[in-house]
Amino acid sequence: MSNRTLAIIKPDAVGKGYTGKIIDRILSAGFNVLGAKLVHLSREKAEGFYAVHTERPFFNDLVDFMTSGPCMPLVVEHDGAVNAFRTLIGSTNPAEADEGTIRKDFAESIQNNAVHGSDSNENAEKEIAFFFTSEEIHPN
Ligand code: IDP
Ligand code: MG
Repeated sequence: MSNRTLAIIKPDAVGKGYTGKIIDRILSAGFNVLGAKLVHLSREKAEGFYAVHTERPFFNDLVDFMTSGPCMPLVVEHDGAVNAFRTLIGSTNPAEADEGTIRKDFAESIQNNAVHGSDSNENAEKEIAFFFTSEEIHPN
């Protein structure tokens, strides 16, 4: 079982000044942060990250959103990190997210939903490598 996943604090949440509060939620839930950076994604990079969604009707709007300002990718560690992190963030649509989840408390819409979390161990490793070199990931 992999213990790492990729999180992104998305541009809506960074822009509203929620970065510190969201990192505090992540740490309070028992995750270790092994890597972090603030990046303003190019269109090419955002399209590459969300390539699996190319055919979805919301794809162009999603790329507009993800390139609208800086975001903060994080490498986070926890037992069963992928599932633990997705539980912490809640449903994609904040209107359906459980009480106490990050999306319930910080997201504004199904698109501008404050945080990303990888959906499988395989994708977590790919997404971590998409943003971080090994020198940028620090064992806890
Ligand atoms: P996830 O982030 O919960 O894994 P995905 O289905 O992988 O959700 O979708 C990726 C991202 O695309 C979402 O986090 C959200 O920002 C956006 N998105 C997903 N579904 C919709 C939609 O129906 N309308 C607009 N944006 C959406
Ligand atoms: Mg997803």
